[in-house]
Amino acid sequence: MKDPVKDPKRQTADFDALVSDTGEGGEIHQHARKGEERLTTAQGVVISDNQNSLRAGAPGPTLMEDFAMREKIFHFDHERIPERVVHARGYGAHGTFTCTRAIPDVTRAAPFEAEGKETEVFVRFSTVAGSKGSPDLPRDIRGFAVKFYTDAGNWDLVGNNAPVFFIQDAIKFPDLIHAVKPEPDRDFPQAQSAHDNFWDFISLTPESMHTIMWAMSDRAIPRSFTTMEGFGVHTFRFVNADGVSTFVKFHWKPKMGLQSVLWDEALKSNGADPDRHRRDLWDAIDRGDFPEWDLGVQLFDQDFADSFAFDVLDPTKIIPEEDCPVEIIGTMRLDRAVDNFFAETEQVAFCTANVIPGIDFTDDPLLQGRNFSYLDTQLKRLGGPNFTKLPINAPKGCPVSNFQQDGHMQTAARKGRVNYEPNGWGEGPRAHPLEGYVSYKEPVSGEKMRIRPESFADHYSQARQFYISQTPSEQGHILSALVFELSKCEEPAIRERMVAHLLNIDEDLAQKAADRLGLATLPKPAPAARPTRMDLAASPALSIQANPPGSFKGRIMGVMLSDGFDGQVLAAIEKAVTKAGGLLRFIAPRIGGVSCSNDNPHPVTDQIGGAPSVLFDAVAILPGKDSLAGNPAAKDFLSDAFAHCKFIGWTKEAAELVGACGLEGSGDAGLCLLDDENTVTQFVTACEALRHWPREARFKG
Ligand code: HDD
Repeated sequence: MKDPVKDPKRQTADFDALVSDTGEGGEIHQHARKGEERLTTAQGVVISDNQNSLRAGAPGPTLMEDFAMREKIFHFDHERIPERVVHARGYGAHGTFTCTRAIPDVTRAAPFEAEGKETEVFVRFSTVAGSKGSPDLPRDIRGFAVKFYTDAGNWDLVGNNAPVFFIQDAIKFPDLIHAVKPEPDRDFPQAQSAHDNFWDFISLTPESMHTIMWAMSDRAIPRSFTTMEGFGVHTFRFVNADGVSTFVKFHWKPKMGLQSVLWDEALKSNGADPDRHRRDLWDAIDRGDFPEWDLGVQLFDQDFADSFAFDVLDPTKIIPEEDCPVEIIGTMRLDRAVDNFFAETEQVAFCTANVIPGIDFTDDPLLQGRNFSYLDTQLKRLGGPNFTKLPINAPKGCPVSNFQQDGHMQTAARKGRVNYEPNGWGEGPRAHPLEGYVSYKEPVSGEKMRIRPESFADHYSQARQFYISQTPSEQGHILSALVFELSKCEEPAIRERMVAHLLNIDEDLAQKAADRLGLATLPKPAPAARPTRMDLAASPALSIQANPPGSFKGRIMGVMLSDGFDGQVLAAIEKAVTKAGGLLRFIAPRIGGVSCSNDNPHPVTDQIGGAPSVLFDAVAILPGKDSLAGNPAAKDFLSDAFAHCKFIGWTKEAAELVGACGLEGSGDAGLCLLDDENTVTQFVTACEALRHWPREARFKG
């Protein structure tokens, strides 16, 4: 781990070497830059003075002929492009996908043709509802979009961290997004679903109930990008070289395991570090701790589809892993941060229609609509049809050759006379019937009409299945999330309509929500096109808590110190956490440093006021002479860590602080007294579990 205090790129504190200012006698006193690099205009002319515009006299009027100033300001004025209409807040990184199990019998898709084959990727994670500058941890579905630069063209798998979506038909997407975004007259709330318009729409859209369960669960407040699953959502087709098709659903499984935060942590974290997720990804790559995901596929044929309880083309349904196993076929590793956020992360253009030979669409009506929307939106955002020439969007693994020409910002014009095909000059590319993309020969017939298939009509059974697959603690979180969100709705009828839907999912959940919302009477269950199936078995794979990571790797221990802390205990913590692959942060009253019992200095990474415990996975409290019991930030640090069910290690010097937080004699097994290497090892081992969930029973409401 790189020591943050010893950053090699640290600046000099030499003021004279850096400052540009007006010197004696009004003359410009600007020091030459080190090295040879010169500041130039966009035309390449070296600029003599970047601090003062061209004037007639001092202080005289500024002259129009100052091309250096005008060009600089002109370019600045045009720096912004429209943010994405959804998924505006996002963060990306480069990496490699490595095939670990070739499946050429199932698909001719290039990344899966040989074991060990590597394909370059670019991934962009995002939230859905918030603007570009919104915080990283709202309650929201996360985008998980992967661009594979394959040697057969670019393939985009534009997924989310939930395997289902709110609506079944793309025609409803603008309404869904309008409803969740800030309300049009007042322009708030930002990056939040907790408002009337969203729940009004949802309560009138029964098909959204399954995804609502995901959105109210801890999946919607992930610890980091690196601890989320990703899903292609739709059923796609794999097609092999003989034209035989197999249905496929895509899954990304994080090697760090699924991990989320609690809602109160998310709220506070958004204030303490609104960039938490992007910082986490950047830091992980920076220290060489490259995040990885396995790519899994659920493969099934038409017979399975016909026998499955739900329509496999309905994007509000999953196929439980227990019914159709997820087979791992490769691993993705992100190992390179972007050089420039705008050029890469902001300008990357994903599109579900970007497929390669071996991958095809199905008749999922949501997918079909997406295939239109993404290309269309890129034109608006990137300003012309040549965005495919931007380095982040251009194929890397194969040549590009066609007669598309001109348009805004054309940078790759074909040479020569010929710009059409066929031509008699014998020049230019031709289509190839065997190597080229051939659509799967799916027989199609039917009457033209606006209709939703009958097979899409069951909106509650899988919502219930998700709910009963959660641990009691997770079920409690879903309830609390519903209560939080619906309590923000001013219109009582919306709350009632939602409880009416919940009655079709789980009566106990509905009753508890009604109680906590203060509904005078329980409404009747919402009219259901299909009765809820009570026979679907729980799917343990859907729970986060039931699948803990089993290691502290990549997680952060926040150690709070004050002068005179127990150096031996700290050394033992450092040893045990490092051995477990975890990270350490040192929090103290002053950023300048802290010293231990024998006066040895120790670096500090965070000042107490700016590092609440919500930023750490587990904490240790090691005060010295100052017990920190009179420090409000230290009290919040400990109280919050306790309320968020974190494992807490403490030395006897922390007794006063523990007492000040009312935790003395709590008998809580997640509060671990540290006095030697043994107790420290036990504490760090305990931290492998996500949290000390039994503590939750203490907290009501
Ligand atoms: Fe979408 C962006 C994922 C339905 C229209 N979508 C976008 C991104 C992700 C998804 C991850 C961000 C890509 C990036 O990082 O640049 N969207 C989904 C998933 C959906 C889904 C998993 C359902 C299964 N989306 C969906 C529908 C429509 C759109 C039904 C339109 C009918 N989505 C868009 C868009 C965006 C977009 C307007 C905004 C910016 C962009 O495409 O590039 O075209």
